[in-house]
Amino acid sequence: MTNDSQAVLLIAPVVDDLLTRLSAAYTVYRLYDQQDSDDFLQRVGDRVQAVVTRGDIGVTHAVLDELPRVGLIAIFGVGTDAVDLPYARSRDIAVTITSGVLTQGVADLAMGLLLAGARQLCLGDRFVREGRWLNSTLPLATQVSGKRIGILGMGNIGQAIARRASGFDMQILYHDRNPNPQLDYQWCSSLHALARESDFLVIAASGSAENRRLINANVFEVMPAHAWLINIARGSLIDEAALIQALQNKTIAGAALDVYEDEPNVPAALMALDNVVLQPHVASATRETRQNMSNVVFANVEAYFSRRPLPNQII
Ligand code: 8YV
Repeated sequence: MTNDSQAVLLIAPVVDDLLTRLSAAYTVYRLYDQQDSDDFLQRVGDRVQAVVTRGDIGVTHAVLDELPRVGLIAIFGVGTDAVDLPYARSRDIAVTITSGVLTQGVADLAMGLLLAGARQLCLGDRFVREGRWLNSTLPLATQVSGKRIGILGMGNIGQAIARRASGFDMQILYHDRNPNPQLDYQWCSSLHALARESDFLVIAASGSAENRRLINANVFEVMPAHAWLINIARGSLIDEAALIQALQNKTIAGAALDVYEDEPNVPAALMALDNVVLQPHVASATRETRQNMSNVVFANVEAYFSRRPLPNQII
């Protein structure tokens, strides 16, 4: 039975399972369905106690300012870059993420992108479909096994990528603020040192404000010309214009990307390049991971309304 006094605001569409379960238990307001969201918030804003949003979308200040009673922001994802955490803290709004459950799926896609780029899987697929195999040969690809992988950001996802890479007999290097004494991989004291030594540079760092455009022309210049860049983190970490130049000028060999600066807009210049593999922000988009994410979000909303400790609270 729905509880009229317990209202949840959905900022963006979520998986059907979560929408169904939330709607069965609470009053659910869908901001994304409204023609005039300002008018809608003025009408229902003071009833909302919990916000559910996606990692890539977050929730704006302007929306939070229309929600005087909100006490929870439950993020369907692990990225917190689109939520102003200090502001949430100042208003005593708890924030939860879907910690733990998307690590494996995201790491799987990182390896998939790395392999797809180096072994030119998308090119090969087009080559066969377009009938070009009948009268030409595909250029040789790049070997993955035994190469050096440099991981920027050695959190849970970075470590899951490293474990997979070790199955490919890769030499593992990483850069993070501090070396992790529990890890038997080579720590590089700077991003530049990592970039210089890596055949594959994989971005698994957070999309925080200080990491904005961390991967820029200076980094591309020190990367080996045969190196590939892989990004499963956030588009904001890469200076996309500089990346396009580096790819066009062959300063680096290629890029395999799941995330972009201005999603879902992908620059035409990137799409025009053969040494690029593109995915539409799908690292966590498997049925299994999304089901687990749905369970985690629901558990946190349920705990909040039942005044129990929030299982995945970050602030
Ligand atoms: C999701 C994400 O694609 O976890 C994150 O921060 O960006 C992704 O897992 C997104 O939150 C769901 O739409």
